Amino acid sequence: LFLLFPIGPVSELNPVPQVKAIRAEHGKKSFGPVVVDHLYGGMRGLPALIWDGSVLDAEEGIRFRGKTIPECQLLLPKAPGGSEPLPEGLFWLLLTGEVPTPEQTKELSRDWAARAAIPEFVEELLDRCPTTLHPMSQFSLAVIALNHNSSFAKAYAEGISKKEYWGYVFEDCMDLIAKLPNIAGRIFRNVYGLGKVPSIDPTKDYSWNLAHLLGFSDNEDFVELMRLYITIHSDHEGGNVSAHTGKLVGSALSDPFLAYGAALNGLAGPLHGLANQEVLVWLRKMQSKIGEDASDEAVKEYVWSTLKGGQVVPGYGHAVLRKTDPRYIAQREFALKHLPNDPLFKLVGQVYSIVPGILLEAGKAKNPWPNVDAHSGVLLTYYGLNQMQYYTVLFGVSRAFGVAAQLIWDRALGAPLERPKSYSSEAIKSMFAGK
Ligand code: FCX
Repeated sequence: LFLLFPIGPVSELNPVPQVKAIRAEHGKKSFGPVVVDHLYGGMRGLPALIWDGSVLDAEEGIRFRGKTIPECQLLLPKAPGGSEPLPEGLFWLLLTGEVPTPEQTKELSRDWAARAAIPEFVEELLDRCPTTLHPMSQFSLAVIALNHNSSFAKAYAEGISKKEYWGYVFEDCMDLIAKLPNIAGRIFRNVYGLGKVPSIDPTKDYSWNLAHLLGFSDNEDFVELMRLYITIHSDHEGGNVSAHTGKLVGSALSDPFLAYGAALNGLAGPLHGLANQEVLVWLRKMQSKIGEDASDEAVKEYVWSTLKGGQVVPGYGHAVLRKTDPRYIAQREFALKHLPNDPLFKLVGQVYSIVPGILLEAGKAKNPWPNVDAHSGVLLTYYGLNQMQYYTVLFGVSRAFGVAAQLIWDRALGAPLERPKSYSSEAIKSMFAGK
């Protein structure tokens, strides 16, 4: 089981005593007051979860096991001739806290390629979906159906001990990540009538294979984009809708396929992952309304009309971040390197120079700056992947890396069933009556 991770994440890092020590020393310490607004306000900022893979700072953005995106770009192994990090390395980092060697990364590519095939009934399930069914719904259906072969569900039914949970969850998580390209590739080809899904090449890395299944592996720059894309979309600490949903459902000891299927349903919401689709739809609408080479004034007017129509500007704002998302910056730098003169990239840049000022003037959004979703679509479009409804599927492939790593740790640490307390408005009224 642990040939691939020879140190064995649990035995070597052995966080159980560490968690015990933290709880013994700090378990009763307060994190600050809970106020009624937390309950009505989507629990924004309420400390409530442990998530070890990554931590999000409002100003600085994400760090994966303490490393920023530029640090990951520098330190993680690359493909031969490539300059973007291999997501295999990022998964290793999220899971073990260590930067892997190139050979370890390669071993992971090989292991995932060997696990990549999906059951025939899942292929048939996808083939029977109407092409009008949103790609994210198809994605979630297929991931949930993988639970048919869950090692954890089977072992649990046979009565394994709690101590053994994590090993089976590890197996399922490895299978989950490995099978996503085949699911994503099949959905893409079915929905857009692009013919048969080619085979995985076991000598290539995960991102190359994903690009290959989509039909873009001839373009090395697109493959590099996939490597960067998966890396930066993998994890964003624990409280975002997809990550938290995965953790929550996993806490009921639902297997990783059920947990991640649920996470995908959250990612499919327009305020979360679907925003990458929404950004492109919004930009295209803008172009059809004000033309392709519009003036700043015309763009401003269009942004105001969005706000006045009671809609959000997709790709802007964030529940935690208060500065430009470093994931946006990483993609902008990729664009400056590979497609500096692309008209749509220029429009994205023009919007970047205009929207924050308007959101500040409108005075509602706590963060006027762009998030990850403001940039991803334009890069995909440039390489010819212009099927906007499909964009969130790629986010879904990526986010599995972070959720899977945490699911393994949750079961290793014996994380309990999540069960926060809810209150009725009547209860709140009577609790504070006269106070
Ligand atoms: N355009 C217009 N209004 C916005 C806005 C935006 N981009 N961002 C926030 N606001 C509004 C909110 O709708 C809210 O209005 P209300 O008081 O009438 O309900 C008010 O500003 C305060 O919201 P705020 O506290 O700043 O933001 P939240 O934490 O509630 O929500 C999201 C954060 C991300 C949901 C919000 O900024 C938004 O809707 N952005 C557009 C959609 C988007 O890009 N989502 C992707 C986010 C992310 F990167 C991801 O998960 O993929």
